Amino acid sequence: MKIGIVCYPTFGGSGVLATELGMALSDKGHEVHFITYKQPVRLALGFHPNLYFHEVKVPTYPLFDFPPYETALASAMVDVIVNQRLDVLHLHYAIPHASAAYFARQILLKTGRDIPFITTLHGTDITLVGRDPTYEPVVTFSINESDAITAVSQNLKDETLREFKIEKDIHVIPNFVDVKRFHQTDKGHFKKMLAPEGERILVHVSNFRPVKRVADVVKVFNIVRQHIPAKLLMIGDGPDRQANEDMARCMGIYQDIRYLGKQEQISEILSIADLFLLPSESESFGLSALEAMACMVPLVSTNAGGLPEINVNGKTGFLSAVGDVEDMAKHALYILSDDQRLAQFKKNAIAQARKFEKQHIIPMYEQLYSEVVTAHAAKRALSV
Ligand code: GMT
Repeated sequence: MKIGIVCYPTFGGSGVLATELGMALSDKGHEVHFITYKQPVRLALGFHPNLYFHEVKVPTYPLFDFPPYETALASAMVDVIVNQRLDVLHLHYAIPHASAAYFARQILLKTGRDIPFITTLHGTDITLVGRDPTYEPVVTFSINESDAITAVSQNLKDETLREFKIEKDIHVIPNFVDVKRFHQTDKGHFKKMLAPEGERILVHVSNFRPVKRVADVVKVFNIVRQHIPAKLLMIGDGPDRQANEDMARCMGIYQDIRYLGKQEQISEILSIADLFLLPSESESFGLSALEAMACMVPLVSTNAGGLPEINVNGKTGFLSAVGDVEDMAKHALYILSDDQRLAQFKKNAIAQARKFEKQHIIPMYEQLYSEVVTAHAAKRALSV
């Protein structure tokens, strides 16, 4: 099948998931065309046959305070759909991808062409940004115009149906992990460098946006290190990073925290970690946590959104209420203060991650593509 994938090319979870999906589909023999404004970060990691990248160029002009990306994207979609003869277009993150696809479809219909499009809802496109009245009418309309809709967790599906007037079924297709790439490797020398006295290593990975509550990561760590020797690795970058570093300095614990910035070979770092902290205010799934679990890292998280669908309380880690740093610290200490218990949580984490292995999830997308393409062809045949 020839599949177009539209996504954000950044370190955000939706772009990462879309890129992993495209790479997996191309490995299975599909021809995949990424349409986005920059090469997706994870695409740089290796060569994949049948994989193409089409850059959306957004010309600037002195009149534009806001260059019209959506217009440029719709034009790029038309170009790629026609010239690469795509069968289906898969949009990751509703805004503005679903509305740009609707626009592209209207242009194509004038020339007698049409292909189906699928919108995958990832999280903040529904829970935060999409429900903002500034965007809501366009988001609702363009989701409903999609030939199929998927959500990355049951919780996100429920929330979408609660918040928007959706007239179609929403398929739940969870995030997945490639366990061949995400697995624990022996990085003893690296561990020794970061934790020379055998300290426990806690880790957090995110894009440091307010929704991630990175201040809570440092607060939890501050309590943990008062009881056991520990180090914290902060991976990623974003608007709250500077304030977070300042806070750690003020608390006098900066020397025990390493801010590693954006990282591409993340599984190597996860390999030396003992615990992943994810105190998000809202989290539709938590792909970074799943990748950590695949590297045998248990999870102390909030119970927000879809997190209870991956983090089994008392088994793969623990769930706490948003903002309850005392409870998260208590759970972290419970896991970390006993070698045998930690080993068991690590085993449970990887067993849970295996349920989300890519070979279980990719066929769900393939099945949906073929259903949508068949239904669309039948509808067009009827209308001729
Ligand atoms: O918030 C992020 O980390 C990025 C965000 C995005 O949309 O790019 O991630 C969302 O999509 C991921 C992949 O489906 C999910 O695993 C994340 O839980 C989700 N983030 C939130 O809901 C906050």
